[in-house]
Amino acid sequence: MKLAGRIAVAAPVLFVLAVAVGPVLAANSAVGIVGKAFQPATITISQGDTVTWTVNQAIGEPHSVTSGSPSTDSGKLFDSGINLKDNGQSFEFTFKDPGEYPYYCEVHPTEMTGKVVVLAEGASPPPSIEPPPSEEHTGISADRRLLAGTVLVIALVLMFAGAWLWRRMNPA
Ligand SMILES: [Cu+2]
Repeated sequence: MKLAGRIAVAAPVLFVLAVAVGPVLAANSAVGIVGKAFQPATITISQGDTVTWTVNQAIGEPHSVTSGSPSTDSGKLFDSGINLKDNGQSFEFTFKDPGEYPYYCEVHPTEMTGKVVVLAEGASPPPSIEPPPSEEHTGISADRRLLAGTVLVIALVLMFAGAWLWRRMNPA
């Protein structure tokens, strides 16, 4: 009984922790093989993250995900082999070190190229993703001010109503 109770309490806590911490520790990023293209062609991840390439739009021809370029370090870091042909077939690789990693498809080397940018742990992604909010200089959001105003009005109404009732029940 006691143990079951503890598990009942611990399970949701552990679940929340796992959901919150898991993505921080390691993330999985997806690149689609769509026709004769890697989408997105450039992907930015964090050190230790895994990239999964998946055929999303098969064209009846096989592909590979091969690191480097045909002339430089071909397949030195990773190489799926020419195995990615049908929708759903995939290849994954975990990037342990920061850096920029170009890759290509051995079957379509001129059309299919991509790049994985791996940021060092703790580094933040390029600032182009989302501009910082500019309307928060007061520190109090419009929603908060509206809420505070509503609470104030309700408090005043209750105060006056209470005073009026008090007078009716206790005539001088
Ligand atoms: Cu290809």
